[in-house]
Amino acid sequence: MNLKHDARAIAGQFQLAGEFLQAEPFGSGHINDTYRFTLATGSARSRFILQRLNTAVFQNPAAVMENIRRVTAHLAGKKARALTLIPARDGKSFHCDADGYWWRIFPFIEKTCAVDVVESPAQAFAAAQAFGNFQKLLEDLPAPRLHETIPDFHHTPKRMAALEKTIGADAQNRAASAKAEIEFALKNAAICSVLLDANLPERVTHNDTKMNNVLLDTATGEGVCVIDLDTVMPGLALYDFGDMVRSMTNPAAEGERDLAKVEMQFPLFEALLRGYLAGTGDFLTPAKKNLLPVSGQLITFELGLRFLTDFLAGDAYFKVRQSGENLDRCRAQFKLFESIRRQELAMRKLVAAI
Ligand code: ADP
Ligand code: GN1
Ligand code: MG
Repeated sequence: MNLKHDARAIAGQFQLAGEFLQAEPFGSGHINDTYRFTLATGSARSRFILQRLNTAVFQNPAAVMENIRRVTAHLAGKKARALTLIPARDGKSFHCDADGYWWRIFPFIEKTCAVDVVESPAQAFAAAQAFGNFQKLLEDLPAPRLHETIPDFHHTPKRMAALEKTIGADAQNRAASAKAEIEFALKNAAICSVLLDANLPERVTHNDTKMNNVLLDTATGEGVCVIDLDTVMPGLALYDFGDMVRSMTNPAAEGERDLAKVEMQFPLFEALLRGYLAGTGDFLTPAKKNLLPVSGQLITFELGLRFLTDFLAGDAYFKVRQSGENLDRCRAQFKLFESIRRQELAMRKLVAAI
């Protein structure tokens, strides 16, 4: 296969033994370039994930890698299943190539799969339990504070300001084709500060808790390992919960064009809520009870804003296969936001009963 990058040469920069057999693009992440490659030692085969960090998105790659090193070491110290960084030949946790790109390698975690679209309540439970447990295990991460790898990542009012600026510039002449979505965004702006206003405690959070960022056991369906650690940093636990509501309660694809299929399914919400609580081993404080139902709305709206902004800016941030994809993704998020909002009362009742 003709790959965009020379995976064999890059893998050669890491402390790995064996004959390089082949590599292929892997997964469906929107940010990094991910490959899976195989090494042979005699008749044994071992597989690895090779990733090029997107340095347009993560502008301080050293900070990202330092966070990942600390977080994976902490998890391993607690005997939790975690990503492992393969050291480069010079002992660092990454290799910086001649073009200035940052690469890292993790062992491929076998007998697991990452699911793009949730398929059952049991899956929502398992994924949410893994993310909840991840938060719990990182509660006592020793100082210093982790780096903010993307400053203001979930600062929704700033996301709204960025959208407004992009609409004003309309550099790609796309605003006219997104008139309804722009109006929708502006009309619902009041939700943006709902978590920031609540004075919640800072925690170590994942910040990208979507379904395909947790590996599930292919045989049992249980959560095995939380992955995609680039955005692990100080944050609010409710953003993580909200992003699970967004990605684990909707049985349609993130960019589904048939909006009739995009709905929050209540049994999936209930399963994820129970899974999250089982994972954190936590009880719900009154503040959390109050805000859990709205957190899903907020993060879904925020991601809708981000997709819309990127569509208007010419698809500079999220990977797309065709030019309208970010607008499709935005429409699906806004539809899901409305569906979650419509079910707020039922969510409140369930949360109160738990
Ligand atoms: P992105 O930031 O682009 O989303 P991810 O780190 O999430 O990149 O990786 C993309 C995909 O690669 C994941 O959704 C998952 O399918 C797969 N993946 C990543 N790391 C591993 C691993 N160590 N073992 C197995 N699969 C992995
Ligand atoms: C990106 O990297 P990936 O594909 O797991 C994005 C998230 C979005 C998500 C939407 C660093 O996640 O914030 O919620 O797409 N990651 C970054 O699918 O922006
Ligand atoms: Mg990912």
